[in-house]
Amino acid sequence: APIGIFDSGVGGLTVAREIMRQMPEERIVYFGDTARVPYGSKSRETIIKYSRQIVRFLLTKQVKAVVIACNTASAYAMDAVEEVCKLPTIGVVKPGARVAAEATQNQRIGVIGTEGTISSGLYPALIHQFDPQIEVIGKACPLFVPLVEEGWLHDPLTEEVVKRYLDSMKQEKVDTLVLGCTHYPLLRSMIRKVMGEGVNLVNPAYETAVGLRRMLEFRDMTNEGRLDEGVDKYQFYVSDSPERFQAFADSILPCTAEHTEVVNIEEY
Ligand code: DGN
Repeated sequence: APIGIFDSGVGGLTVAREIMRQMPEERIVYFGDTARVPYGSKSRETIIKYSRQIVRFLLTKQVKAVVIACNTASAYAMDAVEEVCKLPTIGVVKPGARVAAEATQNQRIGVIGTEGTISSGLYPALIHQFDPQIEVIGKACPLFVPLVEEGWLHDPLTEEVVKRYLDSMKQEKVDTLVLGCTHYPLLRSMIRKVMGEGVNLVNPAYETAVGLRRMLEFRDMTNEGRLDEGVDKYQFYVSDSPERFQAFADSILPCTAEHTEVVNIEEY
């Protein structure tokens, strides 16, 4: 059975990419909610409703586990998703929080993400479960998502924006920074340049793939091997604009997303 992954749109492909790299045997069904993106600025109730619908859709694809690849949806809808599906479920926030808590030496961690993720307070809450003494400094960086989706990963203007948002982080002397939004790993080299070599950059997409592999191994649920004839190993579904999705997917994935299908997600 495949792993179900969902996100508000294209960003969760950074999580899918890590899962493809770390678990090349696994099948994946990916859903990107391109009609209703962005999630970052919506309310908890709305994100919960959307997430439930998506999980119901994924269940029709017989997934064996659910990965909430979106930080905002992980922050708001983790419990709601577990209620709907009863399958092993992993969100991106917890794995990133744990690794950050382990990595910091000076007990000062920065977290960047959407407005929703930062105002949910979930990253600090989880980091404090590991160590209540750690100081967590959050900062919403809402302009990063559109810059990444525009493909301006190495543009001087993007560098200016990164500097503007992260200046306060530098002053806070954090030694660890969580890239708490699906799109931010794609700005990694720019963020690295602005923050300097000494800062640990935590990529929740990578840590989530590590956590997923452990979870599936522990339950003896790793892929049983052969693909059925005529089944795509990686299936992509969106709620709107498949061409735009495909172009983005093809730019970051090791495979093509040419068979991306549109789903009327409101029906679920
Ligand atoms: N996928 C969202 C997140 O990780 O928070 C970012 C995109 C969005 O919905 N704004």
